[in-house]
Amino acid sequence: MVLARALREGDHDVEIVDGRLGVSYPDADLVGVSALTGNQIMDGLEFSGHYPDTPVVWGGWHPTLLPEETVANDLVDYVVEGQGHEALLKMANEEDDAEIPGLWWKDYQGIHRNDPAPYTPFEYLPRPDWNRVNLQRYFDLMPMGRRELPYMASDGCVYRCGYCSIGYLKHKWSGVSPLVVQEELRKLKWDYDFDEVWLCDDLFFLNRPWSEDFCGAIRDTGLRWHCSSRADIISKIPEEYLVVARESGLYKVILGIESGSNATLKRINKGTTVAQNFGAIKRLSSMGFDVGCHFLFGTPGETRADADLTLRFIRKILLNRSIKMLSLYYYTPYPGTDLFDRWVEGGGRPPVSLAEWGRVGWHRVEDIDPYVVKRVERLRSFLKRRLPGKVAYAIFGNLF
Ligand code: B12
Ligand code: SF4
Repeated sequence: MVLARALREGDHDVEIVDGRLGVSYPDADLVGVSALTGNQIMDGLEFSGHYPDTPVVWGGWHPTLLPEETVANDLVDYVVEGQGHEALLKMANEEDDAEIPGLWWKDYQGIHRNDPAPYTPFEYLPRPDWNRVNLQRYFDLMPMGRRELPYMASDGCVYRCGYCSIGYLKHKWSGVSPLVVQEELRKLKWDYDFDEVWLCDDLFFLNRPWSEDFCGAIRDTGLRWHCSSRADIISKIPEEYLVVARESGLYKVILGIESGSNATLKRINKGTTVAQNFGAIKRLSSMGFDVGCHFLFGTPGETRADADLTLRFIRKILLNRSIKMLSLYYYTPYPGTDLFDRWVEGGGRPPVSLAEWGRVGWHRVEDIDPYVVKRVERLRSFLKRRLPGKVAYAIFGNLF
């Protein structure tokens, strides 16, 4: 939608095709494909194959991480490395390929790479063109009639967790003016009548003054909302900020706990401790917030004892009534991350082509110790049977 806004401001028509809603193949002069690492690539290749005579440009996280391998694919003509709002507009305006910053392209001489484009902080990016999608169709996909709008008001993160891609492209945080957020949410609420915002920002509460202004702005919309943050931030933040946030409609905070072992937390460069993680959960729950927790099993170097500590951590918090979501993930080696290199050093064999990357599942167990998989799956089925409301098997990834 950000790219659509940039193109439409340049007087181009745009149609968004979202595979989650069904695939169509509209006529086009230029086709763009956005892909994360993993199965979106397969869908993107299938889609690109329907446009043999139209220029096809790929962008987004995976093409940015591995631009050369991506543009080498026969179904891909161009790759934009990094942000696409300017490059795509220049392409639509039929500017010379060699003059478009960030563009990878190919001709009879081989693959060419232009200099990268300067990075535009999120607050200066075009705002999403919400008119290009019918949000009702997304609400229809949500379980139990929920009407929750996924929305981003800030982007980026200054931390460097070893499994996370964010540091590669967005190591700086940037937030949109809270007044813009307020106006957008009011308008969207008027149009679609939803009651909740799922704030998808990488890390809320990082910039305290902005967070406070954001809370003031969202409070006036009357929407309730939930966000993600870190245990170390939550344990240090002065109480009055959390009170302001609660009064603004924040009812749930999701924490990336990842492990119950200090050795693992250190190895994956999480920057938190087990005590901090317990402390943050306790603090949030004592203040009346719901809490969601992500856990990650099978990171390179994790021992069985480490995994056992994580399982023990989960069992300890399980019956806390504030815990409303537990998601248990297995480690996926994403290119461009620090742990990826360690995974390769440890014998991991990365895919070598775009199509192979498309077969990397984000719930992979191939390289995980079978002992760990067995114990995690036992816990998962226990949660599903006994506490079905609490377990999230990363299912929302399929919806939004
Ligand atoms: C919101 C979000 C989600 C939401 C999506 C909600 C929604 N309705 O869209 C949810 C929670 C569902 C989600 C799920 C997942 N996510 Co996610 N998500 C994000 C997040 C926080 C923001 C994405 C976003 O919209 N950014 C705003 C836009 C403007 O930025 P952008 O996408 O980078 O786009 C710019 C450029 O990349 C480029 N560009 C993008 N597309 C294209 C296309 C073309 C043609 C061109 C030219 C350019 C271009 O131009 C844009 C603007 O200039 C990112 C982290 C981040 N901050 O980017 C992670 C992120 C993209 N997610 C990630 C992952 C791993 C996942 C999951 C696999 C997690 C999991 N295990 O379940 C799932 C996969 C879901 C699926 N079905 O495939 C990783 C991807 C890593 C990788 N190598 O691909 C990221 C980077 C998070 C991270 N910390 O590592 N995610
Ligand atoms: S996992 Fe969260 S805190 Fe860590 S680098 Fe990624 S976005 Fe930042």
